[in-house]
Amino acid sequence: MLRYLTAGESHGQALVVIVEGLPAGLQITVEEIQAEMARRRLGYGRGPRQKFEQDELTLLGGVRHGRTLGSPVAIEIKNSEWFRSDKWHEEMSPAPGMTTQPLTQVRPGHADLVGMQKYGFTDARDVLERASARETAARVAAGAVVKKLLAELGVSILSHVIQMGAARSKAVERPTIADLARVDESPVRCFDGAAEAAMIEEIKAAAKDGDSLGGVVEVLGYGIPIGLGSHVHWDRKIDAALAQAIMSIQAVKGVEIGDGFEVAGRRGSAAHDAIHWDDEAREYRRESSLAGGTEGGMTTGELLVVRAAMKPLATLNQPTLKTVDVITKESTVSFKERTDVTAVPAMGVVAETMVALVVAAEAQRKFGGDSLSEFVRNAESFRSSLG
Ligand code: EPS
Repeated sequence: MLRYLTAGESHGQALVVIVEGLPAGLQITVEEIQAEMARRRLGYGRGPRQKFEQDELTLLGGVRHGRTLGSPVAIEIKNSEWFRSDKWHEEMSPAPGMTTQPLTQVRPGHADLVGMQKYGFTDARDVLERASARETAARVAAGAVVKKLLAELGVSILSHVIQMGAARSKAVERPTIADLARVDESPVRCFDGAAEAAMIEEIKAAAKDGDSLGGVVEVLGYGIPIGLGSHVHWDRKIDAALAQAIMSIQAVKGVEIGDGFEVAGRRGSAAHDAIHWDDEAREYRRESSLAGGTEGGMTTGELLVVRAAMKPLATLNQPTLKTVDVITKESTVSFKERTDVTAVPAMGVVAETMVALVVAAEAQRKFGGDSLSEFVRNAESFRSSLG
């Protein structure tokens, strides 16, 4: 079973992730993980912290001489802001004490108020430090490792932004792995050149007003093995696992598999992917990808399509959202915390990670194996038994 846990606060010393259940013999380096994490910091509209904070990594366990050992892989990601200055040392100290600057003007749309109620806190920082999307840096580190595992099966997972605020791409062409460098080079991680300019304009206009923007990303999985997940029980359906994984990303409020909500408005005769037999390839193929590569909670081997809708960030550079101070109960506007205008391009990289973690966990469940060669051999054996 492939599983992982993250720990750490946004302005604490470090984030940590432990990934357990990886086979032995998978090649991985700190540089490869670092490269993937750098992708998450991309994107027009992100705040100053992304520019000065590099993700400093240490592989604490589970890897020897560039290969996994089959033991838990532990990765530490230092928050360089902690080491650059002592700004956060007292505020985030684990030693006994109390803050002198509690945050009490809770931000609507954040975990602040309900988290304080649930855990009995009087300082919103006790909630927001962990609720922050900084935590996704640890997930992406884990994702870098499982993407390498998936590459051994010929699987590649990528994402592109299809909507930023009101600007939506109308393009039907989808990027492949060969286009990923081009997508990453786009300041908004958009594959559609025509929509890119409109997206940047949206961000500029929101930034001018001190406002924030949401959007939609599409994650694509190529080369996904047939039969991951299962129809036999609700918690084994891979589309259900994907939905949970995507919804767990900070600020994501909607998820679609394939044409999701759009398909709901069509007639059945125009809503399904026709099947044919490809005599040359000796395999069944679907003629479209409306179902997004899953049927009955199992992957069909066709293109996996998962979309994630992100709400506009709830922290505004020009706070205008009405709230109350939880001490005085007086009306006020939410406190100002440094923030990004949008994190949609970065969210795409996180969504890739979440899809990769689900697909890898299901592939491990189906093909098993303690060493990489055993895992790949089992997958190939299953593949050659089909048709
Ligand atoms: C975040 C606010 C910003 C982002 C941060 C997430 O941080 P700060 O308030 O320190 O400038 O930069 O994201 C990251 C640090 C990251 O690595 O993604 C928030 O409120 O969630």
